[in-house]
Amino acid sequence: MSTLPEPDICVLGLGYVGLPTASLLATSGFNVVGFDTNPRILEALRNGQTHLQEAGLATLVAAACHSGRLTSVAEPKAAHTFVICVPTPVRPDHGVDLRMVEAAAKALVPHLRPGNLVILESTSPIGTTRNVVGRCIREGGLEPGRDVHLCYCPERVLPGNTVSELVNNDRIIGGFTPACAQRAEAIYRRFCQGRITLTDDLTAEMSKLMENTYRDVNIAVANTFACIAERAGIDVWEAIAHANRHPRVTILQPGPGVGGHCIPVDPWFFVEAFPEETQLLRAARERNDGQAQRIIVRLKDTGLLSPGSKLAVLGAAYKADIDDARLSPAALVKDAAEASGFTVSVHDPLVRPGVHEGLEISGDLATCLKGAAAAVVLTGHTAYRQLDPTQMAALMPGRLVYDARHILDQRVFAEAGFTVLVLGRGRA
Ligand code: SAJ
Repeated sequence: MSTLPEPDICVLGLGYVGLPTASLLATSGFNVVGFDTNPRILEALRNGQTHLQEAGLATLVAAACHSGRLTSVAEPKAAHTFVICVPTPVRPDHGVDLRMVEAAAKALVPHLRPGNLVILESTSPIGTTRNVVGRCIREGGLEPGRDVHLCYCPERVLPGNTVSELVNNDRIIGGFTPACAQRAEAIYRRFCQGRITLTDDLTAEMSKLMENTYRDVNIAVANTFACIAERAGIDVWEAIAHANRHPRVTILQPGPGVGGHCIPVDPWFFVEAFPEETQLLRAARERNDGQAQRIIVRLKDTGLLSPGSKLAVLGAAYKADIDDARLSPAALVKDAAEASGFTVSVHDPLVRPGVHEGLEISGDLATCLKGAAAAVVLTGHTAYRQLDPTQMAALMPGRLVYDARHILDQRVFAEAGFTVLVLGRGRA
């Protein structure tokens, strides 16, 4: 195979990972074309704009487009390197849906030539790079590792801090052969300031799944401790602070569940493929998804709610200070509340108002609180830390508030006449 050819990269999928990656590749000197099946994303990019709210992304995309090195295309184009950054969701039965990976691979194959490099970045079950992307390449008449290079290079970025983490995080590159990995390293080296370690594609796929599964299980541990503390009349937040003084203990934060497009999804890839070995992982998933129901039970147990009571759910973003409502715990809380006969109104200060994954989200806090018997704070947004109980009391006939993130000043709310429930705090 030839040495590194002229830089010329086609990125397939311009979402949370693909767009910043394409932009960084362009600003580091490559000529990049970006392809997406969503015409709105392509249109925004043609105008040098982004559809995503991410620190530093608007400036980065504008710089990449104005440099003339990032352009959007309605069809994949011949390039020396193809980078696949498409979603890998789970179906309602928790089985993985790899149709978008397969579609992207099939879309690039007609443009693939000997000597090219194909990189999969999407979080995927073990074997996807060689068995799904590799199969599509073979069906196109080329052999991975011999005619074209093939790699798995998982993204590791934290939504909300994507651009900085793309540049600064360490990176794993898994090659179908060692030469494949070395070829991809030369690309990432251009913008990644973290340490780059090379391995094979299967190990890289497993490492990525392990990272997010590890976090899910550890959050489940924190949520289990919160349940125990509530039953035992203990404040879990204080107990965690004490335990974390141990030099080898870092207990995570309990909360209303685990949202986002990664952590609640990725453990299922292990569970689907290895059902016998993954009882612990499944239990952790169920523990985290069960938080919503536990919140509603605790609210009901106060005796302050009646059938038809309105709950004001504050926070649709899956975590603090981002605008992303994908797989939000708010959806599970809403379902649990409605199953108990309550009505629900959902507010978020950052998520674009409208219907997201069946969840109707409003940006108007007063309308959400008006007539509510209880307010349930699910997201630790900075804006919610300043909630004023006096103003809330003027809108709400009820005086009940549930704090799932431990961010409210309990004393101030109590002085305003509220009964305050804090997730994981068993003491009044
Ligand atoms: N959460 C808790 N308690 C905690 C930490 C998080 O309840 O102590 C909840 C959050 O509220 C949120 C969910 O977990 O609902 C996930 O948030 P997160 O900040 O842990 O992670 P994500 O989904 O935003 O990003 C993760 C990251 N993975 C790890 O930290 C191992 C990121 O580095 C990955 O790149 C990303 O998934 C991904 O794309 O896979």
